Order: sequence, then C-alpha cells, then structure tokens
Amino acid sequence: MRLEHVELINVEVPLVSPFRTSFGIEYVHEVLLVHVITDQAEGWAECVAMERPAYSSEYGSGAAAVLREFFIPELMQLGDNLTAESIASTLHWAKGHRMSKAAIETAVLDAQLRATDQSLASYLGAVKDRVPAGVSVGIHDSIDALLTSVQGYLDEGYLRIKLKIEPGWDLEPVRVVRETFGADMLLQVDANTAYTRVDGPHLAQLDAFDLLLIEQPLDEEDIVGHALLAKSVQTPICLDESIVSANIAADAIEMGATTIINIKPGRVGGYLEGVRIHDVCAERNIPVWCGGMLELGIGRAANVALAALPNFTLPGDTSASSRYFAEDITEPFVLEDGYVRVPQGPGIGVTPIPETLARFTVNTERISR
Ligand code: NPQ
Ligand code: MG
Repeated sequence: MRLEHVELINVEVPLVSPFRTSFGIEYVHEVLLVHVITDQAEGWAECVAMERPAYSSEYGSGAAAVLREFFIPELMQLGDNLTAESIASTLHWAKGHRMSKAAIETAVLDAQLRATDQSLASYLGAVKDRVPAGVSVGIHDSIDALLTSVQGYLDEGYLRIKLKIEPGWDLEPVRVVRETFGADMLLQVDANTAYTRVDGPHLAQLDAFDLLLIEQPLDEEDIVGHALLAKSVQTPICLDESIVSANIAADAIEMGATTIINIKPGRVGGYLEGVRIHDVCAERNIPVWCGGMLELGIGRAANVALAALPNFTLPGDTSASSRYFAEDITEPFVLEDGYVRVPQGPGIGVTPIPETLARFTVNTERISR
C-alpha cells in the first residue's frame, strides 16, 4: 500500500456535561483525527492525546507536530512498501509519542482492512459480537449530584460504575454509592495518579466497599510503589497510565504491581501492541478491560473491536456515545441491555458523517507525498 495524503483534522465537540478527574476538568472535547488516503483505500483514526499534557506527557498539538514533521514523511517515503504491521518497527527509533504512533498505525490499518474487506474485530481476534459497557463517573460537586448521575447511568443500563477519586473525594462518595445502590453493583475507582506511597493505610479503607479494583493510585512511573501498595491493600490494583507496552505489562505483573490491566490502545502505541498486552495478560491469568479516552465514534469503534477479544473479561469504559456527546461524528454507539455492539463492517466499521464532521471541524491540514 502507498500513503498518498494524510489529513490532520482538529475537531471540537461539546460534552454533555463537564468531566472532572483528579488532573483537571474538561468542558469541550478537542480531538485530532487522522484521515489517510492510500492508493487502495482510505482510513480513519482518532488520536487520544488530550489538549493539555495532563493524563500523560502527550498532547494534541504536540501529537500533530510529531506526525507532520517526522512520522508521516517517513511513512510516505516507504512508497509501496507500507503496511500497518510495519509501522511500529519503522517508527521505533522515535522515543515515546505512542498516541501519535497509534493514530497513524490505526488509520493505515483501517485503510488496509477496508482494501481487503475485513473487519478490525476479526483481524484482532474478536470472539464476541457485543461487549458489556461500564461508565466512568467524574468527580462531582456534592454527594447528591453524584448519586443523581450514578442513578441515571444505572437506569440507562450500564453494567459497571467507575468513580473518579482524589484525596478529599474518595471514602465518602464510595461508601454512599455502595450503600445506596447495593452490594450487587459492579463498582471500581480510578485515582489517575492522585495518591502517594504513604497513602496505603488510607486506601486500605476502601477494602470495606468490595470494589473490583483501584485504578492507578500512584504516579505513572512508580511501578514499585504500586507493588508495595498492593501488600497493604486487599482490593486489586489495576494499572492504567503505567502500562505503556507489553514488556512493561509483563514486568509490572511479575513485580506484583498489578493484578488487572486497563488496556488503552492509544497509550500503548496502537491496537497491535494492545493485542500483545492482552496476550501477555492471558498467559498470566491477568484479566484485562478496555479503557476509554472520551473517544468519538471513530476511536470508540476500534476500542469496541478490541474489547471483544477473549481475555477482556471485565466491562470496559466502552460507553455509549451519549455518555459524552449529544451528537457524535459517526453513527452513535448505543447501549442495548447494557452492551455495545461490535462493528462488523470492513476496517473499523464506521466513518464520519461528512456534514457533522464539517460542523465540528476547526482546522484541516493536508500533507501530501
Ligand atoms: C482514565 N478516562 O481512565 C481516563 C482519563 C481521562 C473515561 O475515565 C480528555 C481526553 C479528557 C482524555 C479525561 C476515563 C479525559 C481523557 C479523563 C482521559 O484514566
Ligand atoms: Mg484510568
């Protein structure tokens, strides 16, 4: 396949409500889309870098820069030799920038699969045609407001609730949600690195609430700290930010830092590396689930395909589009009895609706061979 043109498209889509985590609050979702035009087909991907480097060191305009200046020209120079499977090794010289690598790899993979009329789900090894949906619930201004939100998501049919926590918003909201909605509800928490190693005894108080897991309590680089914490907390520790490759996943498991892993393809450099993490975890009896980065339909479609692999045994943050957006740029993903359907069409199975995409687009840059 030959890469002829790449469009870097900046879109801004309003959120249905502000989303607050331990690292900040977002009101409007600003995303970089990657649209590749090859000699055989077109492909789409969504770069999951946030506007600001708050979740990880990557951020939207930086992602566009590294794609424009380095990755896209290098892949164009491959001429006819481009395949999705060769991208990671071609760009291996470049340190980091995994979200940018994931975006270009996924867009090329989408084009390649469309050219051969295969779905991403079947290519990755999916074994399900629908996946259970969890929902990530932001930090609220009051317990009452939180309870109203959680009640709404349960009414919609979400099968698992994840509460965002931080120091000052942890034991009490978790206790009240557990007591209000009962022992049967699947409940977990995500700290997005808001705690430190001395917080072991504090976080151990969450053990009373029968949580599925505590996600990423400590700094992304503190894998040893998570191994230490796991000794003082009964609730399983699940790493998100720390797991940036299959090798790191294997090491973190070996050290006892994580007994469940959140896989986000963007964070680890793409869906192919995501599958490798899935396999590393399956071999070690470590369950995985698919994380989310507030994806639009383009990114959501690909995540749902990945979440259909066999070792994704916990509900993911694979919510319906309406969790974040009143209007998506693709046909929206909807909840059906708490599940989201796995796209079956070629490639990621969805494309942006041109008029809708145009309305949310704030800039388009075209890079040609
Ligand atoms: C997580 N996601 O699991 C992330 C964090 C997160 C669904 O909880 C813009 C872009 C805002 C990406 C806010 C969920 C974001 C973002 C939070 C990712 O840690
Ligand atoms: Mg997380």
